[in-house]
Amino acid sequence: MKTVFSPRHAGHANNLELVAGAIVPAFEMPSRADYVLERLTSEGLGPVLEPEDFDLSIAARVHRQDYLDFLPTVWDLWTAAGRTGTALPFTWPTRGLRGDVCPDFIDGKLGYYSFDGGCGMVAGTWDAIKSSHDVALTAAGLIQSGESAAFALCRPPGHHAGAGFMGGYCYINNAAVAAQSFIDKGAKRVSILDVDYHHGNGTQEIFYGRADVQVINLHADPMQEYPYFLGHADERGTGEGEGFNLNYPMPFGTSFDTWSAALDDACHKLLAYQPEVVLVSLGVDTFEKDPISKFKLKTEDFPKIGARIRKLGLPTLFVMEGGYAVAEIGVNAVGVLTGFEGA
Ligand code: Q9C
Ligand code: ZN
Repeated sequence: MKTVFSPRHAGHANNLELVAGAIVPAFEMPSRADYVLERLTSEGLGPVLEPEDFDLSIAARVHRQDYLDFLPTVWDLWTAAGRTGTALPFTWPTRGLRGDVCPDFIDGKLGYYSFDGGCGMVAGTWDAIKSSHDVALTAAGLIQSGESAAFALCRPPGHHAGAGFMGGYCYINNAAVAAQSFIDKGAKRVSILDVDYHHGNGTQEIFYGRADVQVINLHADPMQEYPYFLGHADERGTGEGEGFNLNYPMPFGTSFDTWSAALDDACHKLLAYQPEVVLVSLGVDTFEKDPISKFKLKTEDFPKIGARIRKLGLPTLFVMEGGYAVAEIGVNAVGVLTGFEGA
């Protein structure tokens, strides 16, 4: 299988986040992508291509235009306010506040366009975001040209980003943009299967009222885990989208027997939808040694995930999301892909 990858991800570096009361280096760091790239090269997965340059017209069909206009301006607005370090929000419009008016000053704008403090930005962040978006669309193009599978080695990830907000290390929702590109090219039905440890709240929100993109999430129960405020089993879509959103929340400590039973059920629901293509939001933070997660999947389990997805018999686009046990994410992410190829 071909991989699409851009070295421009590396400009998104030296970020900070607040974890359990301390400011620490962000877990979402450049070495993540480099470990995956090294592993797929050493395993001989296939050629690695650089992305083509796309404009944001497809992204504008899943994101708000004002949000897309804001993202490239953050660093200039931040430095114009005299700041040097990481641009981060710290005030959000929750219940009882005005969520409908975007403030003028950068600190207010950052809060308006985010739902948490997980999306620090530095000088190279916008270019990395744009390259990640281009990686997803270029890999989608490989499938649209007849490849049966492709891997978009996206960084930063995308599935927490909603129509008008960033969060959880995600800015543009790469998988959602790729799904939209299949619809724009004539697909009637596309499925997104999100196997990241965290609920893909952004992807769910974007397609919640739509019947042309089925969204299936396997994730830690939001009663216990981030993103906390979406991802319950009773969220099934609305209006035309009723029945086309499926959530499988699972408790802390879930191991592969329980997790893979949920995957199997999800695969049956996916096939019943009869999509023309499946996009896998591939997070490997379900790994037992992931530093921010509490599932118990083992390295030997990841190829089995790929093999199960292969059994769907559909064109498949893998889109990289989370996974933070840095040295192991290469082995585990590429394990899914070789499991898919070898099945
Ligand atoms: N800083 C993805 O896996 N954790 N995002 C917050 C306090 C946020 C994970 C902990 C985790 C986001 C793509
Ligand atoms: Zn995750």
